[in-house]
This record gives sequence, structure tokens and C-alpha cells, in this order.
Amino acid sequence: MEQLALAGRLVVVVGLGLSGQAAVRLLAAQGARVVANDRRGEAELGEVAARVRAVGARIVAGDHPPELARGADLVVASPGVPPSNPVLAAARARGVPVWGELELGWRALPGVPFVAVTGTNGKSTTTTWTGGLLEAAFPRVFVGGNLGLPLCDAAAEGGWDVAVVEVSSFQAETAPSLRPAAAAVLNVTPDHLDRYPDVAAYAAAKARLFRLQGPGDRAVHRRGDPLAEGVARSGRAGISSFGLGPLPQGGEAGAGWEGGELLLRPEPGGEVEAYSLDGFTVAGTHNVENLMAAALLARYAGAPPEAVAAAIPRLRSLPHRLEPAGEAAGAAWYDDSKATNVDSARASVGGLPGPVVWLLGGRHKGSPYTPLRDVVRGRVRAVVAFGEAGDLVARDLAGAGADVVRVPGLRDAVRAAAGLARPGDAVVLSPACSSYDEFRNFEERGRAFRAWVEELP
Ligand code: UMA
Ligand code: ADP
Repeated sequence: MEQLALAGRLVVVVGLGLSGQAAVRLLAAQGARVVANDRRGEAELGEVAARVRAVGARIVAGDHPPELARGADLVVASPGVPPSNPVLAAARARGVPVWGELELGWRALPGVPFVAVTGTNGKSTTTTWTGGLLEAAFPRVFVGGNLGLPLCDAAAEGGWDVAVVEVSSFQAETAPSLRPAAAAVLNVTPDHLDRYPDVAAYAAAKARLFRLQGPGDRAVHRRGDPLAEGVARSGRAGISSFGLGPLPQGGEAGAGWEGGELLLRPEPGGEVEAYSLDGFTVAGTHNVENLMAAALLARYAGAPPEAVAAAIPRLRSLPHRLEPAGEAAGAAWYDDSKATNVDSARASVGGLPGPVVWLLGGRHKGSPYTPLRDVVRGRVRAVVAFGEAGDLVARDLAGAGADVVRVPGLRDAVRAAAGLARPGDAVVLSPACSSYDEFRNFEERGRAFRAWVEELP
């Protein structure tokens, strides 16, 4: 592990979730004096407090006292802690550096090729697949970040050939020296507007990931997505774009999809590589887009074409991301419970050939469902609207070209869908809503869905 010259320094870690605990461990291993701070009280922290103490950190729990910044050499923030947090604000006012957990991990991994994935939807899938393609070429590939495994844990372990990291906008905005050798922005649509004043501010947070890139680095974006392109162009990296259809014009670098083949031209004006997708079994054209981004990133990080070609048939959908959920009523059922916003559900169902029976609903998040109307037309046999948002869904999709059936909860929706589906249909839970009206999270919703599908005759 690289020494960060933090031995003996006083470092305050704010937030003791996954990121904060990983940061505490790394800092303690570096010999820093660590103060671990969380808004949760000691009792609520429970075992977390014990774990943090075990590595020698002092705990300040139940509050964020601004005085903590006094005398600190560094403050490390978890991504869920907003910039307005009193400790962070006091640190900035005193000129104490504030780093996110990602910045700390990045600094502890010098020399490890760094590949980053950001965007509103598709990050976890693309990050995992980039890792999967690279694993065919390198023995030690770290795959993590917002995906769940904090980068600081990778730094503590060491020995990596390459790191593939999912970066959220929260993480990008608190990583001032991060400079990925290759980074992709998959798409930018309005999200996290509880934390950002508007979509421009949200895109600006993502842009920070690309800002320090130089001409030898690579920035990959979705073609025809002006916000994503603007984000990718915020540094000076070589640009590559991906999109369904032919390769970019004029010999530009990028990826395309034609005649069932994935086409890559990694270098501008360079050779074109063709990859068969015969063995790629994952549904949805949005997943072909994710694969294009992953393949470009893997090539840029040093995977040879043979390794990419060999690994493509091994890729699978991630749990609850248009994941196959079995057969019932002659139809193929899919669990896309992670589609918790309108854009993700739109991309998923819009990427299927149809006919589709679409389970839509849950807790309303504020956006109208009318942008789904053009996906419904000609593709969707029936919409089953369920949960708290059911009435709004039914209203916004009335007359869009499919039957709309309103039912109380997800279990009723599964039963109704089984009655509506015909042999050869796809039945898709792609709810465009959060799960909190009936479930604790999207995973629990997905598991319940799968269990209820299994019960069907
Ligand atoms: N806390 C405070 N004060 C606050 C806010 C939070 O003390 O004002 C404390 C909480 O009491 C808790 C801890 O901070 O103890 C939680 O920290 P956190 O919210 O930063 O969450 P972590 O457990 O560290 O997980 C974070 C990411 N969470 C967020 O960005 C909100 C995880 O992404 C990520 O997997 C993990 O780091 C490892 O890198 C989750 C996520 O929802 C999956 N991300 C968002 C998304 O994908 O849309 C951005
Ligand atoms: P993220 O990590 O950005 O949330 P995931 O890979 O977990 O992305 O996918 C979440 C959901 O977003 C999927 O269930 C699917 O509905 C949708 N999705 C996946 N890839 C894309 C994409 N490239 N464009 C739009 N939506 C997508």
C-alpha cells in the first residue's frame, strides 16, 4: 500500500457507512489519528462503533459538531453526506481539505490503471461487465466503487492490475485529483434533484470525473446524448462514442452495432474490430449499449481483442436488472426491479421487441409517466399499474395503445399479468418507481416478484 504521508495526522471521517468504515480502516493502517463521526448515536451504530474503535479511531456519534474541523489536517466525507454538512462546511471555511472516500482510495493506488464508469442508468452493469472483460486478460481486477465495494478497501489490499470503479455524481464531486485513464458517461437524465438544484448542476458534478483527463486519456460517451457528450468533453481526453447503428462517421473512435455484430474502432482512423454477439444472451438493446461502453473501456485498459471476444458470452444481467425470472403462462418473465426511475424503465422496455406485459408502479418519485407512451405504442400488450403510483400510471398511459389494468399491489400485478400474457410474450417488472410503498428496497421487491412468479401454475 502506498504511504500517503498521513502518519500522525488528525483526520476526521464523516459518515460511517460502507465508505466511512473503509476510509477509517485505510487511514488507521496509514498511521493517521482518526476521529470517526456519524449522525447516528452510539446505540444505533452498534457493531460499527466497536469495529471503528478496534482499529484505534475515536468516535463522535449522534451529531456533526463543527468544532471537529478545528485542528484537523483532513476531512474525509462519505458520498451520502451533503456538502452543507456542518463539519464539512467548517473545514472548508478553515481551509482544511475535504476529500471523498474515493479521493482517498485513488491516492492510495498510484500507478494502478484506473477505469471509471458514470451516468444516470447502467453504471453497475457496465462496471461489472468491464471488469468481466478485463478478467479475461488480467489476474487481479478490482471492481467496485458505488457498486458496493469501496475503493479504500482495494487500496488497503493492494496488488491490482487494474481498477474498474463505478462513480456516482456524489463521489465525482469530492475527488479533486481523480484522473481516470479511461472513463465512460453512459447517459445523463434528471436524477438526484433532491441534492442538485437542476440537471446542469448534476451533470457538472459528473463532469468533474473527466476534468483532469489529458490527451492520452480516453472519454467514452453515448452518441446523440448532448449532456453526456458535454460531460465527456469537459477535459482534454481523446473522445469515443457508442450507439446502436453504424460506427461514428469520419473515422472517429467508438463503437457501433450492425448486423448482429459489435463493431469497435478504439483509435481514430484505426482498424475496425468485429465481435460476434451470438453468445451474448442478455435481453434489451440498452444492454448492447452497456456492452459497447464496457468493450471500449476494456480495450483502453489493455485487454486484447481475443480476451474481449472470449469473455462476451460469459456476461450475464445483474440481479434485478432485466434478469430472467423464469417462464409462466407461456411467457418469459423478467425482473427489472432496479428500474426505479422513468428513464431506466423506458430504456429497458423500449429495448425489447415485444409484445410486452409491463408491470409499472410502486412509490411515485415525482416525474410524469407520459414519456413512456411512445414505448407502449406498438410494443406493449398491456400495462398492469400497481402500488401507490398506480392511479397516476393508469392516467398518464390511458389511450397510449395498450390495455391498462389497475391492481392494488405487486402480488396482484403478477396474477393479473399471468392472465393477460400470451405465449411468446415478455412479462416485465420495470416499475419506474421506488419500492418503498410495499418493500424495504428494490432487492426485496425483486425477490418477492420472483417468488410470486414461481408460484404461478
Ligand atoms: N450520515 C451522516 N450524516 C449525514 C448523512 C449520512 O452521518 O448527513 C451517515 C449515516 O448515518 C450512515 C452513513 O453516513 O452511517 C451512510 O453513508 P453513505 O450514505 O455515504 O453510504 P455508504 O454506506 O457509505 O455507501 C456509499 C454509497 N451511498 C451513497 O452514495 C448514498 C453506496 O451507493 C456505495 O455502494 C458505497 O458508498 C460504496 O462506495 C449506494 C447508492 O445508493 C448504492 N448510491 C447512489 C445511487 O447509486 O444512486 C448515489
Ligand atoms: P445504475 O448502477 O446506474 O443504477 P444498473 O446497471 O444497476 O445502473 O441498471 C439499473 C436499471 O437501469 C436497469 O434495471 C435498467 O432498467 C436500466 N438501464 C440499464 N442500462 C441502461 C442504459 N444504458 N440506459 C438506460 N437505462 C439503463
